Amino acid sequence: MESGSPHQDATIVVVGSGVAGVSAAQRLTAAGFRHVRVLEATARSGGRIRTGALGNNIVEIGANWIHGPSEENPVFCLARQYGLLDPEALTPENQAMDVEGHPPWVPSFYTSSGCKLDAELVLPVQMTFLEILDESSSHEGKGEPVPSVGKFIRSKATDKWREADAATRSLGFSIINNMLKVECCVNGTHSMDEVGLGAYGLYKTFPGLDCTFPKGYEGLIKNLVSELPSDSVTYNYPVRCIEWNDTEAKSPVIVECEDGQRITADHVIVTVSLGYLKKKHSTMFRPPLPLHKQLSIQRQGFGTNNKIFVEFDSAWWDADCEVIHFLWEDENAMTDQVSDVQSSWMKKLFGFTVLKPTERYGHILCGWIAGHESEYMETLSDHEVTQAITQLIRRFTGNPVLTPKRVLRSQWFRDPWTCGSYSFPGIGCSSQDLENLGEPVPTTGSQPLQLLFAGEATHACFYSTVHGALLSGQREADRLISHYSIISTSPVLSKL
Ligand code: 6YU
Repeated sequence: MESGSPHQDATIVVVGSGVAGVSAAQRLTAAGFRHVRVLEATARSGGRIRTGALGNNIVEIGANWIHGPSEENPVFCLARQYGLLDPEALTPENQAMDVEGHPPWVPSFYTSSGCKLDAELVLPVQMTFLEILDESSSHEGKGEPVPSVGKFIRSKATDKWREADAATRSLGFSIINNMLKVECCVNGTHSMDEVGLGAYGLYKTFPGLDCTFPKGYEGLIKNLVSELPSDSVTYNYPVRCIEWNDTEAKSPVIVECEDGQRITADHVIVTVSLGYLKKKHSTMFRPPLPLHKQLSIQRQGFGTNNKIFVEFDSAWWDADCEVIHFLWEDENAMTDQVSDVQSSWMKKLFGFTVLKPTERYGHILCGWIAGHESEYMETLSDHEVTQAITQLIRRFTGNPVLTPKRVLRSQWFRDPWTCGSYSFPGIGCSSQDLENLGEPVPTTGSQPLQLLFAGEATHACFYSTVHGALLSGQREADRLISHYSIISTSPVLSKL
């Protein structure tokens, strides 16, 4: 874009300094916009990218992996450019591995009666589950036989085990239930019964075996923020309300902050989470958002997935083990929900991933728990969570003296600026809902593009990921860049 064109004077406010907000601001600044201001409610940039510490080790409280680290993935390309990855992640072999969202980790299986199961017994059932899951992705635009992925999986799995003897069926159920709980974590949902079958296939993956940031995911954010002019981001500055116009009258958008300050802008890019929008959209926008957008905010799902890090003095798991599954033997029905959340919330935890390499992390496991059970876990004290997780591990390993050295859990549902973990396609959702979520307001009239929307939940096929959020921020920056390119090349509009 030429210098001296109208875009240089346009005032743009970005609400939220997560990866979507920062990438939008970075793109606009690089294109020559001089008045870009990011308003962030908390004291830090990164949002759901948050690196913490357990003893001397770094641990990821939020996003963990680059999903599909290969050339097409912009997070991988940036991380490589900033020198943030291990050499192994950069190899062509790593980039070429196509795992379609399910990395082939070395598993171990423990049961609620304290036995370690032979993996050979479990793997065929897991394969069947993954085949059904794969089938669940093929209903987009074709009409759904049942509304949810959970119902679809249960009906297919019930057919498969109809003829089986009681013991085989019981083992099959406990494995399927465990896999359903894994998928609740993957999808960030309370139950797979809440994930819409019709839109499930919208999610797309890149090739590449998922990798982590050896010095923490926040390195990505720090590098991006360093490309912004200093003082671009105002911290501890929550936005309360945004006033826009749905009439032809020309007036600026007004961003009202919690401290009562009213900031005027030509455009506002809203990057708050879908969880926050669900809770606050009715008071956050004056006038309210168009009805079709409100309905899509309601329809699209947003749930909770939390981590519980547990550190030990030494490993009780196999040296090559990468994921530990806990199978409950008393589950007679096929379900991913716990009947009495208060007394049995920990039954929802599917198991643990092992932090690797051991030379870097020592002996740390990361437990995964989704749904209302996870939200209940957030209300408990650190001591109560430690007690519960210790009892659980003792029971499944059959070792009554195992004692964790340290425990640390995330609390994403309680976080008032996030209200959960990430989005998933809700029941009845379609690609139209995702389009509606990312649609600017208004689209026509004398003052278009007053409100723009970015954030992971607005991406058509990479929702729930860091790369989806990053691309959505760039998409909205590009929308403004091309808006002003059109103005500056149009002889009539350039005089405005
Ligand atoms: C990924 C992964 N990962 C684990 C866990 C979580 C997430 N994700 P932000 O919320 O970051 O920013 C908004 C900002 O706005 C924020 O700073 C607020 O403070 C601020 N704000 C809010 N209100 C405000 C106000 N009023 N005023 C001012 N500011 C305000 N993604 O790629 N790899 O391993 C994981 C994981 C526990 C919680 C993840 C992962 C999701 C990403 O973290 C997330 O998408 C982005 O960081 C969001 O960035 P943003 O900018 O949009 O919002 C088949 C199929 C299935 C489909 N799913 C499969 C994919 C699996 C996803 N996997 C996730 C897994 C993990 C483990």
